[in-house]
Amino acid sequence: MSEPTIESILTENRVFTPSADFAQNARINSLDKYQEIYAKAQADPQAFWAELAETELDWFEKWHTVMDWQPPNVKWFAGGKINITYNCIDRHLKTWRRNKAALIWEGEPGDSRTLTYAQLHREVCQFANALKRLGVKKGDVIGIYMPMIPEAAIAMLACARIGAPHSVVFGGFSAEALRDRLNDGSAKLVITADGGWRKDAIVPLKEQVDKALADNAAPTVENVLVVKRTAQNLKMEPGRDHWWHDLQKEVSADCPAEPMDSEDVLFILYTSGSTGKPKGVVHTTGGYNLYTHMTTKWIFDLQDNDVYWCTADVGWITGHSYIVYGPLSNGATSLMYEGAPRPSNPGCIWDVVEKYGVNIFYTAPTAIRAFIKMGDHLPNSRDLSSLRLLGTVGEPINPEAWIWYHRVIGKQKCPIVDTWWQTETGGIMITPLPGATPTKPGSATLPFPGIIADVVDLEGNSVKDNQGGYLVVTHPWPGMMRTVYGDPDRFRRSYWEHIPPKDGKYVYFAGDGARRDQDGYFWVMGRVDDVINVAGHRLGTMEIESALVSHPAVAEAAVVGKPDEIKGESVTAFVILEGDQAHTDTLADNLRQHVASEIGAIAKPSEIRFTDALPKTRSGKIMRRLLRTLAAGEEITSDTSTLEDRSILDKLREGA
Ligand code: 6R9
Repeated sequence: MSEPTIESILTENRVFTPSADFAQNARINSLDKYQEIYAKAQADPQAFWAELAETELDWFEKWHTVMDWQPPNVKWFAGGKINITYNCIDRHLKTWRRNKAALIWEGEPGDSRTLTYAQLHREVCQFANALKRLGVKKGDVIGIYMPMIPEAAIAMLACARIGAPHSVVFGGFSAEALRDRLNDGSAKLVITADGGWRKDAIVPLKEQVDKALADNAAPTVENVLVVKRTAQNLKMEPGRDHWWHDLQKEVSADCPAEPMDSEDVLFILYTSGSTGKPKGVVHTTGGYNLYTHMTTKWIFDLQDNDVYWCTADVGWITGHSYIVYGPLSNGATSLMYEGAPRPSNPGCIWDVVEKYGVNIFYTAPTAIRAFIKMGDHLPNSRDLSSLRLLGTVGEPINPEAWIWYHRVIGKQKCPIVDTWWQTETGGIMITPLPGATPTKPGSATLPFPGIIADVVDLEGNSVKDNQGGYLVVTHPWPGMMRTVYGDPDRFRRSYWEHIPPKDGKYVYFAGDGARRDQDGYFWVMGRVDDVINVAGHRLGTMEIESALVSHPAVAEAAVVGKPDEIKGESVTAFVILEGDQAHTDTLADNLRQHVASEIGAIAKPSEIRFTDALPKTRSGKIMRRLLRTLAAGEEITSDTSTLEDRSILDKLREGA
């Protein structure tokens, strides 16, 4: 960790109480009710979760042990047999929901599709049978590299139905990043599409898969299943590549859900950490099903007729938990949108809200800041009156953006749920309940029932109210990650050792700084490790640095985040070149392109600063703290006594 002290400068005193209108129909409709449930869960978390597992989910066989906690390893509902797709689909077929829209999909070019629960069932079963026909067995890891089309969700559900853990790789990642993830998980098959639409252009996904697999570079992958979306010409490799629409004609629509052990792996999802390559975060079945189900139900307060829209991509945890599993387990109507605001239609988001009468809208602060910049006339010229609840996720929201969201999108009547959580936590951890919790702009407010969180110092002692510290969770919860795929040691090191256990009591270290105010509200301040958050996407500085030094012109690189009005943070790279090459704009551009092709466009440095030396400690550690200050264009006032050579700072300043 690079930042020993955490300061919070944000003070925000406005309080917004849930309207009587909203609270009237809400499941949890007063702060008292929340506190009552919270206290009950805190007194006996196991009994709390067990009761919900019993009443809210369908199990093929009941568990014998609610929680088995051998720090840092946990099992929830051990001995229980369950299949998350049974809970997400089959059980609704016996009710009036059979013909309710499960997924509403809008493509960027304006095409659209609706799948009822009965139709979704049919497609998932067929897809699962197609996977089986290609030799996929329970336990095989399947890579999914898809655009935002219904088949992305169908593919995930098909994997879960037959017990093949999925490993979804965001479609914006490069062929190299895809290959690394396929290899790390020893994926047996990749599901992709010919392409997807993004800002009026085709993203050629299958082409990237071909690159990732070229020269047998991902040797475990035997087959590629391709969904037709954009219909450009493709090279299909005989024996390896198969069209989904061809296989679909040959397989039956009958595929019973495989009974899975509660602790069988449901999926792996890669995320950036402070060191080394991305971590494969492992989630298992029963606990994740329960946790995403309950958080969706209470936080989004879904009513039977709601149209719910989460704007995330299924390539991120938010898409997994709050486009696919949580909403479907609740029998909701979940909207998927392929597109993004673009010059040909900057108001497309509000078109979709109007077209489908969206009631619940969940997006990221970076998107909100971009909406603000594009102008109020875009939302103001659409009918947004269907909206009744708004949410945000991905990074701290600045109070100005919160207030704009409340005023311009929510017309001052929609509660806002600012939800703090992570890939690792599986589901939302700190959040308002919209009919119960008074909100303060910029605060994620209070922990979800069953979640016991604290703000501590590096010794694990709770800090005083309003003092900065490290955000930790002190009791296991059903949705938590189980391990880092193939690297249990890294799991222990990354999450359970920064704060040493006291009296044998382990705490989960989230990697975020936070403070708690006098009302117990949490204010999350951002990462305390070498992770940067660019437009809500987590990037490790190490990953970008190793991409840069893999370029032949680069000798050394140090990457830091720089505050950015829209994206929250942007990437600044300090680069030392090999030999005495000229510091040209062309080379800087080449390096930016190189990072895009190594990782993906989201990781592209917005600024490259050439330098002859980097500020280092005497033991040779790069002092990123100083580089961050320089990148932000601020004066260095903090301690520089550990710096080996002070003249470097002056040179870096001159070069700015
Ligand atoms: C769900 C997701 C996790 C990191 C997390 C934190 C930041 C997410 C936040 C928030 C402040 C919120 N973060 N939600 N910070 N307020 N409401 O985003 O997962 O991609 O793993 O990122 O995002 O820094 O540690 P993930």
